[in-house]
Amino acid sequence: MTHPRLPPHTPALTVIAATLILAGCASTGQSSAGSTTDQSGSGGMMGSRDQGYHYSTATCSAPATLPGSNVRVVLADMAMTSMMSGDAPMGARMTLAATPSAVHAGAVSLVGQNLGWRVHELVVLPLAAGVTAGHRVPGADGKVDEAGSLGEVSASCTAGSGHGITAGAVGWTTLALPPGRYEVVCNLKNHYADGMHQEQ
Ligand SMILES: [Cu+2]
Repeated sequence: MTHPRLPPHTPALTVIAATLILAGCASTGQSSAGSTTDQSGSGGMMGSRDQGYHYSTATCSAPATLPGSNVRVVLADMAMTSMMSGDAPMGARMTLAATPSAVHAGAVSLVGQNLGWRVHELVVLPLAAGVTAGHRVPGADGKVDEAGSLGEVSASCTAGSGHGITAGAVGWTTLALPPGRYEVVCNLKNHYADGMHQEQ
């Protein structure tokens, strides 16, 4: 397959009657959302696909049914080996793709699937009118301010928050989102700057 081009700007996830903007780990855009859905299970052995992304084999899955609108967020990176840490240098290639990009306000279940080799997470932050995803400026610690966070997915193979979604694992949570725009981000060190954010 050809090079999935990084879109010039992050796609928006519009919550009908409410806009949900998800920002997290590097955003490569919707083109990867489709391709990453097909995880041939080749993970593990440096199976480079799609511009260098290689995918971990899934180690668990989310419940078959979750409340409200469901948003699937695929996280990936180009780490050269499986890393138990989420630490990443500036400039590392990462991606975060959420589908669909628009859901109805109310109960929204986010399922974060980490197909990368690094640890990742999802944090839902409010996005003010007129502001685009990716505008936040990380601090000296390589993370953005999580003020106003509506919730996060940062546990492996279970719901809610924890110590991060490990390679191949899935985490999920259900939030009550008012109409509005939100940014889904991965806020591990440098991951936001490396592109893990998307307006949802
Ligand atoms: Cu990340």
